[in-house]
Amino acid sequence: MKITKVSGREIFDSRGMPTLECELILDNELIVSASVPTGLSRGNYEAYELRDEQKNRLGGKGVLKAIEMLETEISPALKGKEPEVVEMDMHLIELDGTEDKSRLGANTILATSIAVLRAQSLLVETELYELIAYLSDLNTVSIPFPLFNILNGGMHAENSFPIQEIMVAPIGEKSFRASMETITTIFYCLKQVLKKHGKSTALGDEGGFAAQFSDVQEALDLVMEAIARAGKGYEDTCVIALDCAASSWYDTKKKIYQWQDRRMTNEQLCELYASLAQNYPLHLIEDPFAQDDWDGWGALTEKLGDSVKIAGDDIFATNPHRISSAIEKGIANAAIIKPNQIGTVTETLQAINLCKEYEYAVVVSHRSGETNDSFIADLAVGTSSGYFKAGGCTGGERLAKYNRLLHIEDELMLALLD
Ligand code: 2PG
Ligand code: MG
Repeated sequence: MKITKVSGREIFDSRGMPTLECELILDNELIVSASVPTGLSRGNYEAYELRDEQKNRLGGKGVLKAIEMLETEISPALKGKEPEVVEMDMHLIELDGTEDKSRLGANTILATSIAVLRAQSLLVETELYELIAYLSDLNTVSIPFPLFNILNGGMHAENSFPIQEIMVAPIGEKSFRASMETITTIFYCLKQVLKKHGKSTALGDEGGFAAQFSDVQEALDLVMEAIARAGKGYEDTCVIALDCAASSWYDTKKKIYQWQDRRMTNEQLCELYASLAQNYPLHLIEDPFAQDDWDGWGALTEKLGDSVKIAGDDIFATNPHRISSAIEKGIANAAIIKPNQIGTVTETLQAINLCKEYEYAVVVSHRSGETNDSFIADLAVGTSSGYFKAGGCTGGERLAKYNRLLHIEDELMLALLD
């Protein structure tokens, strides 16, 4: 089974922004496709996303240049070859020739890389997650704990609440199916609680409620009220995770965090997180400090690292080199993994392997501008990653990932019974 052609299509993501779909045409006439997401709170160290930058069309966000790269450079390079993701990723990195994939575009390269992986799984007649496990040198796979984003703020909502995501993780549940039942119950209880307190139940970009709160404690109190209101003992099975996305409210020149009307140093912020950890079942904090504030990261890791997962998103950008530096310095104890921050499946697997080797927890993540591609669900299972976040429990693009996990879980259960 060989690749005869690679082509691209401009499609639209969950925000109605253009993004790229790649199609591989195989010599048995099968067509395999993959599409890539886009982040809004993008870190400075992410690989380059190639956009048209023509202001008179789609606000400069079009991806016609990326399609041209697919068809004029990538297609001739892969034509006539059997799909083999590691070899092809290396080839594409070389063909691009830049540090940040800015010539061909990380979006162009990643869409190709995922499509090649899918074609390879057809060639070897395995499920996508099984092939990922094989490439990761794993004999078994597991279903990750989901972090469901039920309150949206920051750049993902039309409110001025700085915390980008308040997530609930039903880590005491025995299966992913039970977790889905738990979270949907809590979600609708939260809707009633928000209404009771006169808050908006409009939805944010990732399918959670985008209400306005005076401070993070108020938001967390209402989430705890919703968990209790469900009346099923979820207090014992659910914990809380936050994505503070602190780079988006950090003044780099003054080295000050602007938290609503409060201005805080990294030391004061560290104290605030410590008090949240004392008062709520706080399991994980993502991006508690800005991407270049390594002192803040170090202090919090020392203070809370034994009991709370401190997860790096913007600071690591899924880049094995950046994760390595953090490991050396004892910064954080968990990493957010987003394939489009680095741009190939192979480098994503390298980042995950590195985390596992040094016992950093792995959180496989979606982006806020998503498509219906469910690749990250297979990625999380195939690498046996500990956690998975794909937004709230509304929005087809979020449910595409969660429903894929349900499907995989059923398949794994059946295999156990065999
Ligand atoms: C994040 C992500 C996904 P974005 O910060 O973790 O939730 O947001 O894709 O906008 O960077
Ligand atoms: Mg984040």
